[in-house]
Amino acid sequence: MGVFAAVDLGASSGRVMLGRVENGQVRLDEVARFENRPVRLNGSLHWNIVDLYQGVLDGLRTLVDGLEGETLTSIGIDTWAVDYALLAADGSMLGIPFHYRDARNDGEHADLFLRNGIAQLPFNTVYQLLTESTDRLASAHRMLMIPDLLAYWLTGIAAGEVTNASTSGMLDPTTRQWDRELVAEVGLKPDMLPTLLVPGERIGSLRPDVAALVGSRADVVAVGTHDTASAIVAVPAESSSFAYIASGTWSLVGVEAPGPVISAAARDAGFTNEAGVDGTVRLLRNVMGLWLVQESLRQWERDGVTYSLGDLLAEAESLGGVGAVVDPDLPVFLPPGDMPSRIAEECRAAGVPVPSTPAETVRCIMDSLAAAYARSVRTAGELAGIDIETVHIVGGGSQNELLCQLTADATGLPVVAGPVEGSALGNVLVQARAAGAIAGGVAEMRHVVGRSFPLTRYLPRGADAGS
Ligand code: LFR
Repeated sequence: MGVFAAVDLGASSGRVMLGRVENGQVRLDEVARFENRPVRLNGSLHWNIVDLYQGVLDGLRTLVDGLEGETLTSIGIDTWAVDYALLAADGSMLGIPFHYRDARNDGEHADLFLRNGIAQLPFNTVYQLLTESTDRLASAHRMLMIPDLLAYWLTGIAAGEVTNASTSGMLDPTTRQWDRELVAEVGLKPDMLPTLLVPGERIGSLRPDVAALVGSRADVVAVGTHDTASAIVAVPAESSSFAYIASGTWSLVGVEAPGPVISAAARDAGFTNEAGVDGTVRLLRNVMGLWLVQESLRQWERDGVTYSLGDLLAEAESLGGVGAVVDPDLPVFLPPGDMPSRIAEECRAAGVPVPSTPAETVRCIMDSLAAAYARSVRTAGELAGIDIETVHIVGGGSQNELLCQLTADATGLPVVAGPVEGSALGNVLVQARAAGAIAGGVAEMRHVVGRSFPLTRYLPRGADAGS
């Protein structure tokens, strides 16, 4: 039996969750949830990281207060990837971390895929660093990825962790260590980069002042600090012939590959090889995901109407396919702003019907995502040489029945949806294993998930179903 705190920060909210592992099952309870509202400062988009850290501290305090005498075993942190903070020699933060959707990342980037195995997304850390001024880099003593920064504030220990580090684009995909030559080419001093831990290794105990605030002296343990790495640990797969869709703001679609696939075919199809827990490789594609819906809802709200997503999805389902499908991965959809207009514009340009109501827009997004998922699942299987039998959807999108059914239809494969908590669960499972409450590898952690949560199955309908 163990009691664990999972800090899980996503693009729109942060949570502190209480995890318990007992008798081969895992339980998860949300203790605190706080908004993650990026802030525009001096014309740039930043994370309000200090506010998020305060949310983490308050959430941990609430969690510990609720334990009634039980001892918190450890704390793990996972967040989105690629973003970072620069620290001065005295440990203070230099500036406020930029948001990966900030416009500073627009523009051309050298393709490093054959070197780092990481898809050329405009916001990869390596490209963000190239936009930094030489002055700022010169005054920096250390670079930490976001989860490492939070762990540093909690423990005073500046360490890195391999899963999130891999998204920087600055790791050697074979050794999983910093590619020192590449790092130097970017203008970083190699000693600015922290030593890399692997998930399950201890970072340190809480600083005394933090321990007093939180009411615990628990250890902070490295988990798959990249939320996607943690989410894929929580996929309740029973065999290795599966593809996954980690569906939240982004949809990360791919397979677990035996090793990195660094070929021109993988590059041209937009696949990436991210480092996973226990030496696994996530061969996946970033599909734009529910961001398209989230940002549409925000736009309609700015226009004065607040819609319930549930109602819109129900209406979108009854509409049937409206024949409006866009490529959800177009760079034009990346930044925040008026999403419905951008979608309509792309439909017009593609010569497909232009959605004219919110429900039609939502239907267009669902059909577009399902089609993109199907393309990515098929290509991932081909690239890795895996004969895919099942598609697992974990994360918030696993509750979206229309999307799950359309995905089954588009892939022609059974879809297993759930659990809805991917990242926080994977976070807890890795901590639980480190504490000895689970024995075995990723497969065993997946069995624990499968035993603990009800899952929903969707079977593909006929060729013209859903329309
Ligand atoms: C998902 C995610 C993706 C990463 C994107 C940006 O939350 O971590 O894996 O590509 O956010 O960091």
